[in-house]
Amino acid sequence: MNSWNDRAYALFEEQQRDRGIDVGEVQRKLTALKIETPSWGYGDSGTRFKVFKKLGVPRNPFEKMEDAAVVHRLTGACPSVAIHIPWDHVDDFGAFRKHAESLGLTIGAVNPNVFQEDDYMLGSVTNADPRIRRKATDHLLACVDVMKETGSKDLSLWFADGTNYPGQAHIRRRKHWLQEALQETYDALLPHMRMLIEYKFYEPGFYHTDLADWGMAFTAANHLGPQAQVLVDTGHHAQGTNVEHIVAYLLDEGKLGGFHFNSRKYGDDDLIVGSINPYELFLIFQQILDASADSDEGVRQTAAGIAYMIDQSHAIEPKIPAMIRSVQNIQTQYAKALLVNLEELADAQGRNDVLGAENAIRKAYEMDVSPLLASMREEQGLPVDPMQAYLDGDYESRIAVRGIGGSSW
Ligand code: PSV
Ligand code: MN
Repeated sequence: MNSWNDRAYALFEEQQRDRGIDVGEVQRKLTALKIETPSWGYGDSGTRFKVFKKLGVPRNPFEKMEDAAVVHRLTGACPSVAIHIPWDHVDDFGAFRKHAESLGLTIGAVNPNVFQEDDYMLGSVTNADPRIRRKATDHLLACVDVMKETGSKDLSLWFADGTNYPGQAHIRRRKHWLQEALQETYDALLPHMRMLIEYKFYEPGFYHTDLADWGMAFTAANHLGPQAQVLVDTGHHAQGTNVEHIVAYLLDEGKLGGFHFNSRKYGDDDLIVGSINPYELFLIFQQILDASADSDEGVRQTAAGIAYMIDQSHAIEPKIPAMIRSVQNIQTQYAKALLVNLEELADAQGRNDVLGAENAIRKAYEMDVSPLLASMREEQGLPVDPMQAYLDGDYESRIAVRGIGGSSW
């Protein structure tokens, strides 16, 4: 470490020691944080108005893994990659897994896709047509087979199912069909596998969505059993929703399984993580770290089992550096959340000291954690600034040979 970083770190350590925070412990926890990146975050994507084609975008799932490996090599934090089927369908999943492993990666969550075929226009597992429901459920089951072949442990489910008009479909009947499909899929899981159920309040359905909020996903997961949990996509709530409250509630119920991190200003905008409301991200991590220190072992275990995933879509920004930026932003907010003195917070809460409790949270958020991040990366032999290291390297120019017109999503 250069002397400037050395001095900054020494000062940081002293400051934290005075506050009763063990920086060695904080750094160990920060190093342990692993973030899964999505294969579709390396492909071309856009809005419903236009998918802009970019130079060097991966042409197939194998090349997506190569890009994901670069993000992992520079950050040391992203050893697994979520896949979406059929976007990432390959003839030989065993070979695909080996390819990932040769790059130092594992296959993370498998995401079935039951929203992009014409058959699914009026619903997949909730369609009034039993043939379409069967087809959709068969795809979910096929994805469980993909999990077996790739070594994946999480089946990550999001349904676009919903309606556009009052009376268009029978809401309760669709609820039952959805649960039947989930149950059949749940029954096919091996004991070490989980089903993560994602919700979203609208889009593409503009009147009702079958799994619209955390309560519906939670209810579905509860009916299924312990291997089913809820996945919180930070962009899937109405404006003003207190996401960290949902996180705390699900943690306490043993039902928080994972995240899709991204940022939003208006709808499900899928922007770079931490680019719009970093305080929300910090507060989410604060709830998780609070649960990690809970006296109840079940709550601690739930927190330890969370799958941290990024789900973002790059309409205008270059994919690999955008992913690196998201990872860095997550690490920054996690590091800040680690600086909350939980004893100080509990003490202020116990005394009903409103301002004292708020201060215990906010002051950690306001701290500069760059010396800590630099030290954490140095210790692992990583570049102190992964983003700059990527921009200084030649990967971008090397992948230009792929040309324009790679995979969408
Ligand atoms: C839906 O908006 C979603 O968040 C789901 O996770 C999908 O699988 C993903 O985006 C990719 O489109
Ligand atoms: Mn998502």
